[in-house]
Amino acid sequence: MRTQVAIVGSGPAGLLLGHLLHRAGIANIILERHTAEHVLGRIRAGVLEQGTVEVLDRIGVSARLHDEGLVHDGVEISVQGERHRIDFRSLIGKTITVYGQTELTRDLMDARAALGLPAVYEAEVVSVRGHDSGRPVVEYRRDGKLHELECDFVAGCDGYHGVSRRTVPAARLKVYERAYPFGWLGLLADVPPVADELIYANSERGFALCSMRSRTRSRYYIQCALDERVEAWSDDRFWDELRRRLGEDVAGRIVTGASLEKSIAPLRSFVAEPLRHGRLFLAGDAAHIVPPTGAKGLNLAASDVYYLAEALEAWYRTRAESELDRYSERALRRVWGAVRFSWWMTAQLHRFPDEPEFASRIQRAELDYLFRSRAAQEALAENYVGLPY
Ligand code: RFL
Ligand code: PHB
Repeated sequence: MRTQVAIVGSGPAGLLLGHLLHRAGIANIILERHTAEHVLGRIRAGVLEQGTVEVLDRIGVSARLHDEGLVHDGVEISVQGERHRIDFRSLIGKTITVYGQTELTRDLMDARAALGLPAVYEAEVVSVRGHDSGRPVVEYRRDGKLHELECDFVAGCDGYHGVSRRTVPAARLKVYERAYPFGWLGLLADVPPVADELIYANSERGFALCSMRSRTRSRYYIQCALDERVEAWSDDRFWDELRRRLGEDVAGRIVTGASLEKSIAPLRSFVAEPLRHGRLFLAGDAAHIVPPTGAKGLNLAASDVYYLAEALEAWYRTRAESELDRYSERALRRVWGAVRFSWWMTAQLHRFPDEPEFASRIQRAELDYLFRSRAAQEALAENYVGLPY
């Protein structure tokens, strides 16, 4: 088999890149390790930046998003039960859209199928070679047999645990990493959200987040210890703990119900540079991870592939390497902006075990400044809705 661009991974990065390339007349094949149903079963992101929505508009895959997605003008930050609203629209004239990653992935998969574009599921890429010599070959296993896909370029969109980044010798990657001393325990339930907007809560008992997928489906998170086991958390225990981290008025309005899903995710920041290795390009979670506090992971996957598609398009037009060379730097500039913001949100809103009292007083002073200063609120708003591409 042969194609122009082999895309490893059918998450948001891979699917979005496939569409962008197709619109530029560039043939591509997606290879995905799991079944489409498995990919759609993962409960992940929920917040889309305005820039992400604009990219989806451009490729014509946003009809359902505009029908069903919830446009939010701001978020609330609750500190010890006291709520403060950050009004994006009045501060900077922008908004965010709440639309689940699952739904977005489904829209992208359906649109790809409708266009008849190839995606091979249950195809696990086991190696990428030849990207340094200019003749890349992607080897994958399907039905117990090994197959080869020859291509001009490989896009490694295979997430943090994928094979693409591991293909690159360690000496050629510079890795920056920070592990946070806690995780998030998340619960999804078919109950109406407690408020119209997201509530990020800093409380003595730890962080909590009230989010949603629709007007009838809620997503809640609470900060937990890294060694916490999800089996130790009955639904009742989760709801009790969540209520204790919110102010009385919000806690009193929470509608509880049986969980559809419950899981624990550790929090970390991770960047592996550069994003170009000959004819192999890394994009999305394959190259970087941010803690979910800033709601940035999916949005960075979108901006990476936006830049990558532009660079590949320029190469097919001119055969000049300059845009391909620029991809890593352009994408990483935006990535580091989001790494900083996600780290900042995480640092302001969580309880850090064994933290010296000085650090917690600085955290309080930082939040106090945020609620008093329009400039500080504008800075938060600008980053939360997404820095420009
Ligand atoms: P994905 O989604 O992990 O997709 C990678 C795909 O590659 C496949 N794969 C392979 N395929 C073939 N061969 C191999 N050898 C392969 N190895 C792996 C995998 O099966 C998979 O299908 O990466 P991508 O596309 O880069 O997308 C990144 C986003 O999924 C991620 O950043 C976000 O979910 C992060 N995130 C959030 N991002 C936001 O922008 N806003 C949010 O509100 C938000 N909330 C979250 C989040 C992530 C969370 N978790 C679970 C880590 C909330 C949580 C709890
Ligand atoms: C979510 O709805 O899953 C969500 C929302 C905001 C975040 C992280 C996750 O910051």
